[in-house]
Amino acid sequence: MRRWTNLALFVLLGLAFTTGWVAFFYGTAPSRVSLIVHAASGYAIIALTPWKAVIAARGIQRRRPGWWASLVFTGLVIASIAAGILHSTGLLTGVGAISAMEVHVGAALAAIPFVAWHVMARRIPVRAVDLSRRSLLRAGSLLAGAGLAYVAGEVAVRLLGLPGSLRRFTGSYEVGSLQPAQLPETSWMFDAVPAIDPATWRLTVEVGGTVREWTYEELLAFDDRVRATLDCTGGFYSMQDWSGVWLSRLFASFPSPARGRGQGGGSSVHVCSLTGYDRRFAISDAGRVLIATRLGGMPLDPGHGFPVRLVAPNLRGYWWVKWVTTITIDELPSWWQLPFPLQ
Ligand code: HEM
Ligand code: HEM
Ligand SMILES: Nc1nc2c(c(=O)[nH]1)N[C@H]1C(S)=C(S)[C@@H](COP(=O)(O)O)O[C@H]1N2
Ligand SMILES: [Mo]
Repeated sequence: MRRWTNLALFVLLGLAFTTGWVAFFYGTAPSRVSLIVHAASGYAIIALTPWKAVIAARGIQRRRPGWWASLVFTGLVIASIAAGILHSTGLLTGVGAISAMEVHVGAALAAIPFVAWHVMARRIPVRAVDLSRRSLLRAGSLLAGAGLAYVAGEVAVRLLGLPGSLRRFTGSYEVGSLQPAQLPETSWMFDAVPAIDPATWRLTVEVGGTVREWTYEELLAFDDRVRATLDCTGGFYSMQDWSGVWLSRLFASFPSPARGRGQGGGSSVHVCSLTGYDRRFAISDAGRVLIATRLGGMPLDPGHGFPVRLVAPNLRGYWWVKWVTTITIDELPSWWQLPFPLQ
């Protein structure tokens, strides 16, 4: 049972970590599917606590080298799970500028080196017996119990009328929809708001070696509108009215051979911020992505991406590049990028 418990924890930690990121990747239905598996793996980890506590107590008594690192690791796992549950129930979605979801993901990321060390330093043999009938039955009951715990949690949140019942399918909470002044200002990780002079600023659009520069004034002349929901992985969402110009319209001004796929026109759109933050899109998305100059009819605040930022409906917040300066169609496929930004 001891080896089985450790092995199960190993699988569950990996599952929780992976499904968390998969959920962040999708702004549509797969996100919820992934989060159900995610929550269930989290509850399964909790369910193994009584068995793991016995293992840990014995390990601590033995004072093996680095035992204290296992305690730090334990602290991070508890912090992550606690923050996750505080977020999902809505009991505490943040303290000051830090959201429970940021603590949840931050603690999980911080735990990575510890878990890697823990499984190396406390290596357990994996034997054929781990696939025995009894092991599989145990795994089955654990998964069933975890699934029930998820359902019970969702039901309880609703019966008790906790804020968690107001979550969107991504797990995010609504903030200030259609009230532009209430839209939070946030960044993916470390980006800071740059100072930009609109008089000298240019939007550089490059297609197949041909460059077209747009001034802020020129872009302000467009008034394409979209109502879209910004859903930040930090745990909030906000529906707002944006206006500007559809990305595809900026490509329309190029001579036609430069436009089409595979005719020297490239195969994806690379959108770059002045800060270096960037995202790559399929060319077919260009008609659905807005280069926004206004929020709620007013020019953008510096914090929201002044002079122009991307509005990418149905994609999570990290795709909505702020302070855009260059847009390039190049030959690289749209999947040729890290799934998440590193800055
Ligand atoms: C939720 C995840 C986990 C937590 C919080 C955790 C925590 C701990 C703690 C506090 C100890 C005692 C201190 C020490 O010996 O270093 C320990 C020991 C141990 N852990 Fe873990 N652990 C986790 C997952 C795992 C995994 C995934 C494995 C293996 C694949 C594992 C294998 C072991 C082993 C073999 C021991 C030593 C027991 C002994 O010496 O008697 N643990 N763990
Ligand atoms: C091994 C680490 C992790 C564990 C054990 C874990 C566990 C949990 C648990 C227990 C919940 C509460 C679920 C509920 O009550 O509905 C939760 C929520 C959540 N976690 Fe994690 N998590 C981990 C890492 C991550 C990571 C790395 C991400 C994202 C990259 C993530 C994203 C989320 C999201 C978005 C929610 C909110 C779901 C909702 O409110 O419906 N988690 N997690
Ligand atoms: N250049 C740049 N653009 C960015 C980010 C960033 O860190 N740098 N963060 C993204 C994330 S994670 C979100 S949720 C939105 C937040 O937009 P807001 O501050 O207008 O609410 O901007 C996106 N655009
Ligand atoms: Mo975000």
